[in-house]
Amino acid sequence: MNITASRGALYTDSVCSQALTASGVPVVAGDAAAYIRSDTAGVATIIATVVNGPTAQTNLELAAPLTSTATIAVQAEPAVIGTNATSQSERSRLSVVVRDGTVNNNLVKDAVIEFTITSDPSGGSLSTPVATTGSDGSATVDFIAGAATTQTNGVQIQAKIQGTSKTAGTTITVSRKSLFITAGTGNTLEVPNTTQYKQDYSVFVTDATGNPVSGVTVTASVRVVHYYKGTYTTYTQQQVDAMKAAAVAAGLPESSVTVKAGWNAQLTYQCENEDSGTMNGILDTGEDFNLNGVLDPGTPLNVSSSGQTDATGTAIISIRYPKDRANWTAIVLTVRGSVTGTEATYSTQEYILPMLAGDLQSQTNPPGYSNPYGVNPCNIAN
Ligand SMILES: [Ca+2]
Ligand SMILES: [Ca+2]
Repeated sequence: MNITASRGALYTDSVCSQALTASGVPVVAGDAAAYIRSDTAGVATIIATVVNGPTAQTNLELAAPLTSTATIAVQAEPAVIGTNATSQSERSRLSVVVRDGTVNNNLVKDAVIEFTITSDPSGGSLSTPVATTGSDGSATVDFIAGAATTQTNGVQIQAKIQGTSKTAGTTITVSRKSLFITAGTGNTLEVPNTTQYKQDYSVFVTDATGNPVSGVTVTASVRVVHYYKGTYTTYTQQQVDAMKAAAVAAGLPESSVTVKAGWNAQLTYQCENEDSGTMNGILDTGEDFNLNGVLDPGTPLNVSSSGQTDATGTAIISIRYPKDRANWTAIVLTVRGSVTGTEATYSTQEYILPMLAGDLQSQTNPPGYSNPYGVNPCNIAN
């Protein structure tokens, strides 16, 4: 009978010294045997054919043996990972490839690889210290970061072919995760005393996957972008209704009437913060637009932070301002969150400091009825 193989060469003896000839394999007592040897690893398809008779086929995996010429390579992916506080989600996959070191550079199956952490200031661990290569010559284990950060390439891993002196090494960096910060406020104002409003913002710090990050130092700053000059006028509900009716009669939508029943701030002039050249809080040459000798409007408010984010990744920012600056002062709040090695910032849109709704509905004059910034154009100080 005839035997063919898609890979390697066939022999009549088990040490593969006598090549199978074209005359085929003799059948002795119903058995026919041949031996295969290949210089390349992989799957060989073996087909046996009886002359003028049936055929049979099988697949045979030929693996490169582990020999003294074997080589090993290892790499870590990703090379930079975050710290693990409570979970084990920050990992790097360590992949080893073993080849036989022959001219064909075959992948070696069933090589046992020992992984060792030779340096790790993060306090991490390996998912398993030993793995065996598969048909692809590859074996993988995970490095799981610890809770501390390392310097660049601070984690060093060694992979060794068991029973040999063949080793390879790779490095990993454990750094802080990227931070994301956002802030939002509700629709309530606190009134800590008769002359002040307090507006609280909740600040949320998360990592790239949305998990809260605790222990982030949160600071905030406020910049006054514009201040407004003008006066308050008051409208009754009947007046507002009449204005809306007039608008509709003129073919305009009701929403074109923006005044509400109660006090309405009439923003007559929008003035730039004079501290606009060098925003340093100091009156520099050319900044005193209204020529009164001081920077206007200054910083008529203060901002404070609860400090570090708590276990829910949250901190509170509070802005306090005099009641009479509400409606006349437009600001941008900027929040910064930082931990060693990384920082994130969040800024609000410019918005006008709000006034408590009740103060606009009051029978008495609202705070700031006498505009602290005045009523005249921006080049005049009052
Ligand atoms: Ca300045
Ligand atoms: Ca001024």
